[in-house]
Amino acid sequence: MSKTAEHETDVVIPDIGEAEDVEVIELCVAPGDAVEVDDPLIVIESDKASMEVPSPFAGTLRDLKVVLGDVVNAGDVIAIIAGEADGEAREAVDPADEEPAPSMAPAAETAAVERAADPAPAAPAAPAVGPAADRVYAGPAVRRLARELGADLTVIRGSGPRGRILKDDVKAFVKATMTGTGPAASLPGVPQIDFARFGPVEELPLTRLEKRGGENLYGSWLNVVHVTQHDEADVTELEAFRKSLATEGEARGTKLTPLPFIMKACAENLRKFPRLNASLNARADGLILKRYHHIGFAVDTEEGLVVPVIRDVDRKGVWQIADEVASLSASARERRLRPEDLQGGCFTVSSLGRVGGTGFTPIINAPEVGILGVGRLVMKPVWDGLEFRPRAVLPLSLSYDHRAINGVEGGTFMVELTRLLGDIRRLVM
Ligand code: CAO
Repeated sequence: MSKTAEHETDVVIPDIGEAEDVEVIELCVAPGDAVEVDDPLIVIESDKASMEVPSPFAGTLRDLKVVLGDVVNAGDVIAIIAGEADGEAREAVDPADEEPAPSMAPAAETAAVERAADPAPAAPAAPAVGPAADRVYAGPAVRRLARELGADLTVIRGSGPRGRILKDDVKAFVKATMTGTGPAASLPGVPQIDFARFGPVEELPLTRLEKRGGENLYGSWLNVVHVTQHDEADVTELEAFRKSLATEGEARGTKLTPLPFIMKACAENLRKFPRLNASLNARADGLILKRYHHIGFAVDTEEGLVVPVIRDVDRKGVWQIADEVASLSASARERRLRPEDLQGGCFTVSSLGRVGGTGFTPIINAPEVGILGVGRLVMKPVWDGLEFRPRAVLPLSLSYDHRAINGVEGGTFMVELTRLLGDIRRLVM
């Protein structure tokens, strides 16, 4: 860096390895701000990693020479700081004993180096678990803090712009670990492979919804003790009844698929099995039983999966449930759902009935403790004790959180549910 008059000093982009033409993605300071040594000034990002450019000395920011979206290279002037004495200034890159030189090496590599340098045992994961070993977005100060505290950045979800990990995220992670509210252990990463070495590839970015959904699924997968119980319901009579309502449905403008019946049966069954209409408390040492029966249902949209919630399903008739399924799924596909449409669910139904399949293992929509997967109903020969008869059989898969529900309870829930669907007159009993 070069010195100007009145102790004003240019701050330049430090050596960033082989990276070139990196983008300015965040401005951390504004002219007039007082800055300390190492305070982040801007954040830059290459196609492989992001990094903060820290202030090399304390002073007052006179001018910021870049704006968001600017492309910079090593040596470019990004700011002017009216600094303290010359001796206060130091290279933008901290000495190795404090911080590894900022480098635009691939994030996974950087993380690996960091882990190798860190003698502390792997820290438990935070409640919000980030994409392991994917891209670590964190500046040097945050990396140093994480190393000091023994926190594994690859499992911390960043709350900063573009998912960048902030100091507060690291502190929240450590706090969750200390208070025992985080999951048990950090996870090994997945190998990072350059698939282009083996043939042509194309990277498809995930939608915001897919990323958010993925995080929720990942959190559930890591935190919940999943067991899936499969069964089949004989829905021959239900199907006959449903089809008998087709003309009435047309007149009402309501399409009656099996789903509203299944949701209604689930709501009735949840009243009988209150432990499945519950959530574990934050310390996982108590069950919060819900005295309402709101049921979510998975809707496949172009942007990804969403789970709108129908309230008080136990108190609604099948026509009304069908109307709400239709209107909420239309809203979901037109991206018109309100936040409250997605909240308050006690249990979820995920139907792949129109797609096919004889069973799958649905992932629980945590903190709920149960989810019902619905397969495609088929006609099958079923032995009635005297002969085989053609029956309409609906495959069902119940995943439940084994911490809250024991196997007998989960199994009994399914037996009762298949009984209800086998004879829907029981729904009014
Ligand atoms: N077996 C056989 N046929 C079925 C069926 C089943 N279990 N469930 C529905 N069908 C039939 C319907 O009767 C309808 O037939 P017609 O067109 O002849 O009337 C057809 O399949 C299409 O139904 P639908 O999908 O429009 O309606 P739905 O009420 O069953 O489901 C909705 C609505 C919004 C849940 C659905 O459209 C959807 O998005 N499903 C995907 C959910 C999903 O992605 N789950 C996986 C999540 S990962 O865990």
